[in-house]
Amino acid sequence: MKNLDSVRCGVRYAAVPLTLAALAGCSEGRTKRPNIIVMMTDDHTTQAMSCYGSLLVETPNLDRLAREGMLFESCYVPNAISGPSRACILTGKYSHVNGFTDNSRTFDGDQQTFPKLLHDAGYQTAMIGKWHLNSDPQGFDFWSILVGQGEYYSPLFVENGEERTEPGYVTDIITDKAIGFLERRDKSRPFAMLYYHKAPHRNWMPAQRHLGVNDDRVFPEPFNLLDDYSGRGSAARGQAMEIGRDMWPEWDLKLMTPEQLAQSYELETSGDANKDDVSRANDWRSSVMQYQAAYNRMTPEERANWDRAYAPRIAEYERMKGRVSQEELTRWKYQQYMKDYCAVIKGVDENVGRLLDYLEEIGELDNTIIVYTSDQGFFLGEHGWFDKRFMYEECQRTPLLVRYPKAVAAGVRTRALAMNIDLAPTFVDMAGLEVPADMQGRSLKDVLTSGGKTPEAWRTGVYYHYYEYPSWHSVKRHYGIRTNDYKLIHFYNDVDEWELYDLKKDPHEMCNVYNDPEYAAVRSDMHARLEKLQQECGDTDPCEREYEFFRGADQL
Ligand code: SGN
Ligand code: CA
Repeated sequence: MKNLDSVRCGVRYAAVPLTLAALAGCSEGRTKRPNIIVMMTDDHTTQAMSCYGSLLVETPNLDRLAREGMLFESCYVPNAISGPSRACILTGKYSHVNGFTDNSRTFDGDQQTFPKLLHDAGYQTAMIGKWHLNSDPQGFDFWSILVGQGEYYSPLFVENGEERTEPGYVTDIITDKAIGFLERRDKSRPFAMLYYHKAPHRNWMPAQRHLGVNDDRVFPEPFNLLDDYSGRGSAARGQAMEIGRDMWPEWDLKLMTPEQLAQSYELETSGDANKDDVSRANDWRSSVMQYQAAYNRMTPEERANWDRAYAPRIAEYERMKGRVSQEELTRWKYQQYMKDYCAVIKGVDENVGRLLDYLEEIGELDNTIIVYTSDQGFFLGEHGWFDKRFMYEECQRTPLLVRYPKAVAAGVRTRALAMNIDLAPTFVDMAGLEVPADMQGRSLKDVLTSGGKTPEAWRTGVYYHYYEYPSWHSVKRHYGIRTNDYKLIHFYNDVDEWELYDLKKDPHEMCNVYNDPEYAAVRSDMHARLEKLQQECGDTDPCEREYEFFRGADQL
């Protein structure tokens, strides 16, 4: 295989510029193409990464990637939700083209993806962790995926088609499997591995060693934790993702005693209950039952540690209930949310460090393009919210770090507008293959080698389109454009509302200036840019597209 690789390399690079040859590791005396590792987490946002300036949590191993590689300040997703984002990354295409518009879809695995292209070109490919595309992975020599959302403890995997429950904590297990694949691989060929974590997805369950690590911490609150949504429209007001109102005490905040966890519960609604009562009862049942199921996956010893760790929180809640204002309760819930979320991030960071150390040990660290990203950002209390979905900064923006010392200078930050659909063409390009014309993202090679300057003729706006409504968290369908300075959003379906934000003056998107006469020129310019982007990407009838009836939240 080594020979074949060098033949491929030699032929492919005979007539291409030096930079490209260097990128693919084919410079003099070398015949190796770069390995590729995509590290992706689920719902890890830049506000919880110290290299992005977070005050919430230290992430030394992710900071190392930033220090030794490039940090993207402005990477955006086209559709801020799990399955759609994953499909965008695999295909390099927008949701309306790859067909996976919301989490209820089934990914058409027969279509072109970057792992398939790399596999066909001789790479060994692996997919490990959260897949969430409702069809079996294709194009991988080895795959071991969580079922659906996956579990934190004793998670169930499907490995090359066979189910297996693995004891332990999900972030550690995914890393063990990744290292196992690297140990077993054919060392004469390059590899491309998708290393996709469940963490820090809801309900933010920390590893045993991180239980209680944040007990004494008081987390800084975002200034708009108690946002009242004035200055915005019905979409911001109509959502169901407020920490104060919508967070589930049992599932999200772990407010159940061991005795309550051991009981069995019935749905407590009488026949004449109204719609709101039924919906509240359903929420309560989901919260209790999901928590019981997750808790029962732990061993008796793990459960005992868990009980000890959460007992003080439960006692505090009991003391507070009915005695404090709504505002105080929201602020308290925010603190508990951050304690768990940041403890889960510690598990991610440690495991990223473990994988980096292993790569160093086997001498592959510098031969490997290492990307760290998330399927989208997340709200950590901004606007009073958890979850994502909105085209607002906290979740449209996603982390992106790239380490590859052979081509990417260390410690550089770029403001170039990047998108996750750029990853597929970037990998294909950096492996020395032709980027297929139907990929809609752009190779980031020129950005990566630019020393932080945005290349000439780079994109000036990013497109967004979110479809999953009605569904979890009630975020209305919307599409829009973000440029360096402004954001224009159209909420549609059961509303018809436009929002325009001046990101320089209002980076936290608190004040919609769409109807402000001072912005008339900006507004028409943004409309023109939006239409142009829609033409380019083929989303020309965004509100009218045929839309199958949403299958319901159970499958998500
Ligand atoms: C689950 C969560 C939601 C979350 C979706 C989508 N509820 O349904 O809060 O928005 O996943 O998340 S839970 O009760 O099951 O925790 S995504 O990242 O997979 O898109
Ligand atoms: Ca996600």
